[in-house]
Amino acid sequence: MSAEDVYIGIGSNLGDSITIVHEAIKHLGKLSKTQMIKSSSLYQSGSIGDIPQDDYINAVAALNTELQPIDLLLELQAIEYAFYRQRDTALRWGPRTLDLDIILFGNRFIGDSHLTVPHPEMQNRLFVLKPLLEISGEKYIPGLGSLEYLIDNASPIKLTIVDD
Ligand code: A4P
Ligand code: MG
Repeated sequence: MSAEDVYIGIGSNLGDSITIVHEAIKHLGKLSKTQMIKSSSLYQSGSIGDIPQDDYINAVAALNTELQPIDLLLELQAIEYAFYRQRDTALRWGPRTLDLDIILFGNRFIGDSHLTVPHPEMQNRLFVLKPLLEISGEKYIPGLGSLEYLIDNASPIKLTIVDD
């Protein structure tokens, strides 16, 4: 099985989020059958969604992996748990120590009970689109259009690069 380029969205808004995102990037670089290609700057933005909560720190990492999508998802969840993420099903979009989402997996469309790729919210989230542009350059997103188009059409939010 040949390796594919994948993009992982990283988010944190509980605890020392800047350190957590840096540490998460290190963990991603150590995944089996996987190499880190590049990671973006860290970006800070206000939380989207209805639950009032602290600002998020977000980043995107590009990996090249021979893992199958479901195996990658399980590895990502193991990293999330390593950061003591508390899952609260009553609080969708609530605060979290670490959230790792598969944004893109090669040019694949995946839609099963465990995984939807491209990530179904990516086009609405500048905190995903901007770091993705930073590390991938202009790019066509399967089924959605060019990154430039998506960035122009996403709801504006205040997004600042974290100096670290
Ligand atoms: N799942 C399906 N598709 C995927 C995918 N592409 N990547 C499933 C990862 N997981 C995927 O995940 C629930 C289930 O989604 C998983 O078991 C997996 O099988 P979860 O991480 O427990 O759920 P969640 O993250 O609480 O829900 P959701 O809807 O994914 O929340 P989001 O989208 O992560 O949103 N504001 C700012 N500024 N920055 C943020 O990062 N994040 C959120 C959370 C809200 N507001 C934010 C931010
Ligand atoms: Mg998630």
